[in-house]
Amino acid sequence: MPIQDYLDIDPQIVSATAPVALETTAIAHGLPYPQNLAVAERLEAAVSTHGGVPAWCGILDGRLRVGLSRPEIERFARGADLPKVSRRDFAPLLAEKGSGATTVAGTMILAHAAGIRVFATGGLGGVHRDVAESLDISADMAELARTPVAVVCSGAKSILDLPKTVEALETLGVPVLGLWTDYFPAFQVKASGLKVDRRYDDPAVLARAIRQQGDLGFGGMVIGVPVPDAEALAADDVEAWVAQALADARRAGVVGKAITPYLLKRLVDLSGGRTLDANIALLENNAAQAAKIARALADLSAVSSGL
Ligand code: PSU
Ligand code: MN
Repeated sequence: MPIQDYLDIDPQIVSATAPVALETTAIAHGLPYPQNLAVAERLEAAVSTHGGVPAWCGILDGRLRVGLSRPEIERFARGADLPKVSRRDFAPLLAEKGSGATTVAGTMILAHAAGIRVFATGGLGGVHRDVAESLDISADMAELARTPVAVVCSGAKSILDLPKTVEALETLGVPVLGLWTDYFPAFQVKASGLKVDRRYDDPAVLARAIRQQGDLGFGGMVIGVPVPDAEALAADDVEAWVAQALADARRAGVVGKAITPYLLKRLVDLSGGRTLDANIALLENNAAQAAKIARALADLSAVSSGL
C-alpha cells in the first residue's frame, strides 16, 4: 500500500495551486501555549495574504494529515505531551493509531506525499555542538537529502554547530540557497557568517531552481531567509544564552529528542522572552516568503502546461 492510503488531505489543499506546508512540532514543542495558537493563526494569515494555501502537517489518531481544522490545531497547541515525530517514528505510531507532531523531517514526508513542494518553518535541526560525543545529527539532514521539498527557514537553530550543519548539507548534496541574503541565517541572528551556495533576490527566479531540482529527481533544498530587522538579535547575546542553556541541559541530564525543546524553552527564559519574539517574527516572515515562492512555482507550471 502506498503512503497515500494512510493520508487524508483537506480538499481545499488538493485543489490549491500554491499550497505551503507548515509543521506541527514548531507549534507543539517549539513555542509555549497559548502564544503558539496565536502564532498558528498568524502563519495561516501570512500564507493566505501572499496567495498561498496553508497546509498543516501532522499525525492524528493513526492518520497522516495534511490540512487541519482549528480545533485540531488547538490539539497540537496544547499538545506538549504529543510525541515528536520524525521518519523513524511513523510506522510504530501508525500501527498504534497514535498522534504526533511532525518535525521538519516528518513534515517533508507528509508534504511530499501530498504533492506539496514548498514548506515554511523556523529553523532546521542539524549537527549538535557535542556531536563528537553524542553523534547527535538531526534526522532533518538525511530527510533533506532524499525528499524533494524546499524548506524555507531561517537557517538552523543557534543551539547547533552551524559550520558542521552546513558541511553536512554539502556532503548530502542539499542545495543551500539564500533569499535576499548571502549568508546562511542563524535563526534569531540575521547571518551566521557562512555563505549560502547562491543568493536570490527574486522569488520567481528561485522558483525556477526548485522546479529544476524536481525535474532532475533530486532531493530537498534549504531556502534561507533572515529574521526581520526589527526582531533580529545580536550574535553575542544569543551565544551567551546558548552557552548557559547548554550547561543547564548537561546538568539536568537532558538527551536525545528532548534536547531541542528543552534548549528552546531555556533560551526564552534566559533572554527575557526576546528569543520568543524573534522566533515568532521569523516564522511569520518565512510563511509569507514561502507563499510567494509557491505562487511563483505555480505560475511556472501554468506557463509550461500552456494554461
Ligand atoms: N526549530 C524551531 N522550533 C522547533 C524545531 C526547530 O524553531 O521546534 C523542531 C523542528 O521540528 C525540527 C526539530 O525538525 O526541532 C529538530 O529536532 P531534532 O534536533 O531532535 O531532530
Ligand atoms: Mn537529535
